[in-house]
Amino acid sequence: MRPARSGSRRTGYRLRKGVFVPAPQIALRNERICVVLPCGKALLGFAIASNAKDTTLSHVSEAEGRRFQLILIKPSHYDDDGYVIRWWRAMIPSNSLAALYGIAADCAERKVLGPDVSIDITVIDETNTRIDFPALLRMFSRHDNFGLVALVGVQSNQFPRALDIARPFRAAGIPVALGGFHVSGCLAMLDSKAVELDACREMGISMFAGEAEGRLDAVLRDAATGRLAPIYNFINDLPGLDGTPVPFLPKENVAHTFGLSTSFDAGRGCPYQCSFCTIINVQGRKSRFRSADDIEKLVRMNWAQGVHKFFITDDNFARNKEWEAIFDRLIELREKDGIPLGLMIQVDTLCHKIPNFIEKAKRAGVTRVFIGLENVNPDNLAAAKKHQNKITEYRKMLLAWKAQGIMTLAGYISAFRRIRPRPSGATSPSSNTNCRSTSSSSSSSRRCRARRTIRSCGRAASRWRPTSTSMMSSMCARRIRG
Ligand code: B12
Ligand code: SF4
Repeated sequence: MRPARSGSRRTGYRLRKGVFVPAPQIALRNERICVVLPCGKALLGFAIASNAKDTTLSHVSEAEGRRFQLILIKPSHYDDDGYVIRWWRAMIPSNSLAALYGIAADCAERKVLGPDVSIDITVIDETNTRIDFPALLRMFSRHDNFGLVALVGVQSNQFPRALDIARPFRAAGIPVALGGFHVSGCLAMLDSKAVELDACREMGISMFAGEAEGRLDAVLRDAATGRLAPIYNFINDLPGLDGTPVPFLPKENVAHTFGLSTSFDAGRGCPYQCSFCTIINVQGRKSRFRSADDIEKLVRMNWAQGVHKFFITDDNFARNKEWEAIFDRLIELREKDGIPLGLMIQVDTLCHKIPNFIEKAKRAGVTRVFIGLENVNPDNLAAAKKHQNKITEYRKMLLAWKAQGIMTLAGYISAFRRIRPRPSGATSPSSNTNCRSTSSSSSSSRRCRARRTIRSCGRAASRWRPTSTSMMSSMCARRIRG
């Protein structure tokens, strides 16, 4: 069942066959609950009556003096007919939003805009909350447009919607900045004009690539003085996470999630080299992690507002170098302090070989685990450079989780090209993808990897290549061909 229409006013873009075309603006009437598994691997939804709330203000300063209005918006995306998809309850809350809120609240506390200037923060996750544009514009107007609209964690499928959200604010002269995987991925793997990034330049939207820890102060100061740069590029300068502000969302935002669960990233970076993966090109292959102290802090902050269920968004928590210290601390919080933790994590298919990993996961409160099986054909796995996936280990690994009573959710890529015997003299899949196996981080080799990834998901590509599930890769392929 699709969301009901409320009109067909044409505004902005939507994505059709990989090309941005004008899209009708919509207001949603029916919303859906969904189960979306991360890493672009699975999606399931069903219809339910509308109950989405309007915008709420999350952090308001009582202080006198100028008040900078910071609006953090996580855009949703358009469906094939150009309607914004919004759910009654999101299944998994946005960690990008939680991360930005944590950093912004820290900026507010440190008064980074000067001792007389307060920062009010409004958090909106459009996947479960309607954006009340007139109310937000009125709020800005009451403050002489002193503030910033931050479009947070914008993924490629959300980019057209993000531009449309920016439009009325830019028309009113309000500064807008946009960050997340679309900008970061394009700048890491392609060139700075890739995939409609010029639309940001034309509309005067400031782009942010890389991670915001330690960098938001400068963006807020520039916005406050009307000097936002067209682009902030920290893609080659990944920050350490230890001691940085922890991801956090106030309960009124978490309440829009099914089962009152929230999320945090205990670390970033993955050592593997799967050919279809955007993540390693943006967040790198080195494990960067939060300390056990930081994790305890965020658990206690959430427990103080009655939230105790978490999705740990690390793409591969088994390769977070601090996993054991973090599990040990969570076990302590659960067993000694009685916090009834419920956790979901993502791991790889060799995690059962790490001594104590699964046992400690159970004691720490893990109830669900997401694993990218991807395929059961070893040739397909080899062609995708997913060498860590050994199908002979799948059964052992799944049974190890089952023995602890932990539910496994598996991602499976269904569109791999069929592997055929190679005619003599033809190039082998592995030699075709050699470039991607390099661990070099130079931009030219990354671009080379990106181009190969793009080719790998194009229809004209060699029949030995896998089809990528990466949203950005497939978008790029279509744009470049088109
Ligand atoms: C958890 C997760 C989800 C969760 C929550 C989403 C979220 N963003 O929190 C859920 C399950 C909802 C989800 C859904 C999807 N996801 Co997802 N998800 C992830 C995952 C594993 C972690 C996200 C995260 O927390 N990252 C850490 C945060 C802190 O990083 P960040 O978002 O980049 O934000 C930092 C910077 O970018 C910057 N920043 C971000 N915004 C802004 C804004 C401003 C103004 C500034 C200054 C800075 C700034 O500061 C932040 C802190 O450093 C990522 C992979 C990854 N490692 O990131 C995939 C990932 C983002 N997802 C991806 C995809 C494809 C999807 C889906 C489309 C899957 C699908 N087929 O349905 C859906 C889209 C849902 C939708 N509504 O449209 C892709 C996106 C690729 C792309 N090119 O955009 C990723 C990269 C995985 C992949 N396969 O490559 N996802
Ligand atoms: S296991 Fe592969 S797909 Fe998953 S984050 Fe690591 S490199 Fe990317």
